[in-house]
Amino acid sequence: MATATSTPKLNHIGLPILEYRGGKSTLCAGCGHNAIAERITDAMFEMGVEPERVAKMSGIGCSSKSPAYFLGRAHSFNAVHGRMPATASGAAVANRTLKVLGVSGDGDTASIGAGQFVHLMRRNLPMIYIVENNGVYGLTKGQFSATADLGSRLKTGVINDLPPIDTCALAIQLGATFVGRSFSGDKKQLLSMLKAAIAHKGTVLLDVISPCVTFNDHEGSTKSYKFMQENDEPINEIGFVPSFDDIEVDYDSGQIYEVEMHDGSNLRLRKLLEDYDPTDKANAVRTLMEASSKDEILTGVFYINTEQPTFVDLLNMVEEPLATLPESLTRPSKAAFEALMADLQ
Ligand SMILES: Cc1ncc(C[n+]2csc(CCOP(=O)(O)OP(=O)(O)O)c2C)c(N)n1
Ligand code: SF4
Ligand SMILES: [Mg+2]
Repeated sequence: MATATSTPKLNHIGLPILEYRGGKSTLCAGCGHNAIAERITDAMFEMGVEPERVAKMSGIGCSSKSPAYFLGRAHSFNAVHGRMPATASGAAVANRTLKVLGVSGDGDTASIGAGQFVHLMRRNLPMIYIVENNGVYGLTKGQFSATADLGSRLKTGVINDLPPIDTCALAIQLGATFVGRSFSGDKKQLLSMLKAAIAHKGTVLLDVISPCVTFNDHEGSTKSYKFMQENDEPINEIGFVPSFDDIEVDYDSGQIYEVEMHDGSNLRLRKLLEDYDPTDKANAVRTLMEASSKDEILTGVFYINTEQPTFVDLLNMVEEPLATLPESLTRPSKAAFEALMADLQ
């Protein structure tokens, strides 16, 4: 008997979601990083990004392993611990046609990689930087990381007595132009945020609270599923209409902060925190600092700036990937070289 085969749904560049999947995850079942990999798959599919045009960059950690579990057709580079920003910068500068997606952990970013992180944020490099934040070094068996909250407790009973680094506040202050926080368990918010991130032209920093079920999901942890379900306070509701969707939405404009993205997409932020203006940089940092002093975990889009030129624009890089430029354009002529050498004598 013939069986009916259903036709898979295709995105606007004609690909099924299967083309956006990666290898089978080897992370622990229930790890927040798995859910983030799924949302990245969905967002890239829904935005119709060509998988071959993505460069997945990461450092070291369970989080940094996760690019293996989405976009199997993309370019991928697993760097040294904390060194993802340097390799991502090289890829973004050398090839403007790539969508650069960095995946890092709280340890990879805020401890060993802190120096690289701050310099990346101040350059507005065109890339998406995701911190899969579980408050611990998952891969090395659950030591506190620098994003662990003051007073949070390890399973062993050890209390964290140092204040946390807030990567969002740091990124806003340093110059990132799209900064938000989400939770791996909030499918809707994370997906909308990722789609808007894909449409953004400069540096996107997304800090995604991503519980480590093996080492940091117990009572006393502030990065557990339970704690996030009880304490997550979204500051805005994110609506995103991509440029290829010609949808007219009726809304009460008084409640919405509307941002026209560089590619013509529309980001609509419904205010949940009274009068929150995501383009006001100083207010964004102040809001995060005040929330931290009250032990509140704010999520949503904290800051967006679509005007700032990117690092690649400032360098005046050519549109064509450097690797495909002919030698006549990448090397000085013999005469120019000899003139230069003569000048140095
Ligand atoms: C130079 C160097 N130092 C230390 C390590 C050991 N190490 C591996 S992963 C890691 C921390 C990972 O934590 P995080 O980035 O938060 O990732 P997670 O595993 O929690 O997702 C450390 C310290 C290493 N691999 N290389
Ligand atoms: S140890 Fe923690 S961070 Fe690593 S895969 Fe398991 S749950 Fe995820
Ligand atoms: Mg971690």
